[in-house]
Amino acid sequence: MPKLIVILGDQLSPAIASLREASADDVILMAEVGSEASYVKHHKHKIVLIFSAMRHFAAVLEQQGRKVCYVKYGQQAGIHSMTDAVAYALAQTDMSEIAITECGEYRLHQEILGWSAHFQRPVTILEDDRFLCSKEMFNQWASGRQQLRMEYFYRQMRRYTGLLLDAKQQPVGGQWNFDKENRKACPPDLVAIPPLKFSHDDITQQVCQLVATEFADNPGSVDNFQYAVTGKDARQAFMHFIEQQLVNFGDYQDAMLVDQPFLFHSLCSMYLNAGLLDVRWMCQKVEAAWRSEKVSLNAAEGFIRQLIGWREFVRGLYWLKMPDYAAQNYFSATTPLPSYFWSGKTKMRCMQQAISQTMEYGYAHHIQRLMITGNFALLAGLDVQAICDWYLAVYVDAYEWVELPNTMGMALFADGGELASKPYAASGAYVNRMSNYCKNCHYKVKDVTGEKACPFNALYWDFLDRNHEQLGQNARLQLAFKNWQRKTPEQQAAIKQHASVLLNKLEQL
Ligand code: FAD
Ligand code: DLZ
Repeated sequence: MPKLIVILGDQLSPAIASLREASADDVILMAEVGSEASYVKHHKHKIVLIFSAMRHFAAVLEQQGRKVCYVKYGQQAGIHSMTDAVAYALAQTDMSEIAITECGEYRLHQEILGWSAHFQRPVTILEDDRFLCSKEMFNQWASGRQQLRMEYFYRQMRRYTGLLLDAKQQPVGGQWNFDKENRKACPPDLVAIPPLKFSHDDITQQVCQLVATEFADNPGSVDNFQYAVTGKDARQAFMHFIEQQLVNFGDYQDAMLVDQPFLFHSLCSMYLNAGLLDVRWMCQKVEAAWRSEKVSLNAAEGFIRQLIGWREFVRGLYWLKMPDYAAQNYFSATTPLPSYFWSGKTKMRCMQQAISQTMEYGYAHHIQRLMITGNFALLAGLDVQAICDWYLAVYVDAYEWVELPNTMGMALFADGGELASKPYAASGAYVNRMSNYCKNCHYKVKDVTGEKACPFNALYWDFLDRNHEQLGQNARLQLAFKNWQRKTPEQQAAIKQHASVLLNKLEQL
């Protein structure tokens, strides 16, 4: 009897384990369902990308002669969840068992675990070997360690993959990490070459119409959707990055410039997380660019570290710590999100820039997410759940396995230091050093108090002071606390007073 093979919207990889297992008479189920499309208010570009990529992927499977059961959004009454879709497929064809590759979110994983009892059939959950580090391998690495730090995990991953190693299995260039060379501010007149844009074919046009109608209230507009929706186009987009942008990626990885949303970033997370790109292939292309002297080592190493270090590390941590990880709130932060998180309408130029491009493209690069919106949320004590939901909603690349550790752990330190050794809290001086945002800002970045003082400044000191109990022993914050203690009691009182005014009028900033 044939099997039912379920392929999810972020499993669009021809070599995924569940397809490797499939035989010719097995039925492949793909379904656009309300529960996945609306568990947060996803940016319209994310839904367009997933639905259009799913439809393109299904078309290729059909061309290959595979039996595909494809459920379009709203086409079949009564199908709201993946469980409903499986029930529908089984009602069409009787199948003896179900197979699926392990999914990316704890929420859906729980639903899938219920299938065997619900459908009275064996359900095989296959390892997602698109990731380089299995859950088991990560757990083994983590076991017995007092602290889980990305840097040590990364070195193990370099040894494991053999990437950027010399003949003696040592790191090329004599060190594992060139991050210190990757913190240059961009000259303000530097113009980045834009990423490749892709026009809408018939499938994407139909999906855009659907999303504009069915998800009208979600962030973004379908009109400027420009991303790849097939593996072939995603690879083309990535090769464009290698040839045009990677050379500057290392140097300007942390830089931000007004009205340059993409700078030298790859935009590849949205493709990779959906399965349109393969991480091994990407790393090989990056290493080859360095070996053929097209890019410097700090660029190649910096990029590979993000992929085999950070990306694999946060995924391992997520599955190791869930479900408790999602419920943490180390600083008891509960302030509601100001409305400019959805509109970008704020006088803070850095926030306006990061949020506006997020609404427009469903994209912001790492430092914008971490040091602008994330930093502001941390300093202002914004509600942890609401911020996590915001990040999960507004970015095209957002899936909980990668979004949650980055938000909860890295940006908000809401896990109390399970992921990061200190909070990424910073005043306006950091933003001014790494961007040209402060130049034409309504607020003055050098001022700490006063009507026009940059809000990040007083909020930064207030954050340290009000969380002294939780952070006072942190070795990496001793200098910051010393600087705070060097201020006179009058200066401290004025800063605290100004921070309190700011916190009471967050909506007006
Ligand atoms: P590039 O700058 O070109 O980097 C290359 C690749 O490295 C990325 O595509 C990504 O796959 C990987 N990478 C880099 N940093 C990280 C990281 N910290 N964690 C995991 N992978 C990383 N990334 C997501 O893929 N999905 C998310 O939902 C997400 N949410 C985030 C939320 C917050 C608060 C923060 C601080 C970071 C988040 N990140 C997330 C990580 C990172 O910001 C994005 O991966 C990156 O900005 C994507 O843009 P890019 O493809 O141009 O990346
Ligand atoms: C993100 C997403 C969306 C918007 N819609 C669907 C869908 O309709 N059907 C589907 O199979 N997958 C979708 N996805 C991706 C899933 O949410 C994703 O597979 C889980 O979150 C696990 O990572």
